[in-house]
Amino acid sequence: MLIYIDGQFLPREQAKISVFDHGLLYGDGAFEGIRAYNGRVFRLMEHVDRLYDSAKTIDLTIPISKDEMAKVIIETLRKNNLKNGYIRPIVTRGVGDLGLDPRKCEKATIICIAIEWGAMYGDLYEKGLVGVSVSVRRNAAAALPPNVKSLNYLNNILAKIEANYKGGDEAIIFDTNGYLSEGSGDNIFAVKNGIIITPPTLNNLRGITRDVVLEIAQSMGITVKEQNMGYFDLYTADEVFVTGTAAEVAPITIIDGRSIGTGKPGPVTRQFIAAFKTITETEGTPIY
Ligand code: PXG
Repeated sequence: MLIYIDGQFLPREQAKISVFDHGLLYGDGAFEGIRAYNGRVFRLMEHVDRLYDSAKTIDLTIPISKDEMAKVIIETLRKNNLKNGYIRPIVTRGVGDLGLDPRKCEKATIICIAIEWGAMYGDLYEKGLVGVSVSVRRNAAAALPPNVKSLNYLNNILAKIEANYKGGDEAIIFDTNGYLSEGSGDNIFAVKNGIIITPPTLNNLRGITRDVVLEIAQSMGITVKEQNMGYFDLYTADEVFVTGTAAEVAPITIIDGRSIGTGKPGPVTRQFIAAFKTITETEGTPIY
């Protein structure tokens, strides 16, 4: 395995960064999670754009252009002979001292890791996931905007820990106002009477898979409403599914002990799983 760090490709054992890097000391930085299918990187520029938007929001200058970043991502896949994989570009504030002031960090650290990776949830795409709402609230947009894919994932990790203890496959996170936010690593959709509803994106990550699902819905003539949702909307839905680069499109069939709809993955969710598979296997930026 070869890992990109600041212009070099290093074997895994040698791919190390300073303990003074603020990515480690403060979770100060941003990252992306991208997939490649069939020798093509899925929605590459959308992910690169989001990385630069995350960096912009935290006033982090990425010392290479978006095109160069895209090349780094492609090159990391090539160096590792990957056709189907998961790619993790990371940009940290860089090496500083033990104070939090980012002005001490002269240059951002750029890292890119790529691995072979298949389906995240195995047989759960057929069975459905167990979702549990957690008491942990999503970071407020006025504190750390959930739109920033920052290196500090503690908010999501605390939600995941709570879901683990409660026996869930995925956490369902609400914000401090009681509005549905998202899962620990995915966006949430409900299907009710043939219409799809999903929260607007002030309190969650603007998922690229979420966008793909909105496009699929439009092409199928299915109405999508982006509106604030509460747990009522989840419990009473006909179907619930989550979307993410890692999760892809995955049905949730139990939430907080309630069966959703029939308790089995529903027809709309299945349609979206199939459509998503077709799109990911045919679209994307060629690696080779
Ligand atoms: N919300 C959050 C908090 C996420 O982290 C999504 C939504 C979905 O966004 P995309 O653009 O991927 O559709 C994410 C992305 C993991 C893992 O290891 C999680 C994500 C991406 C890659 C890996 O669990 N989450």
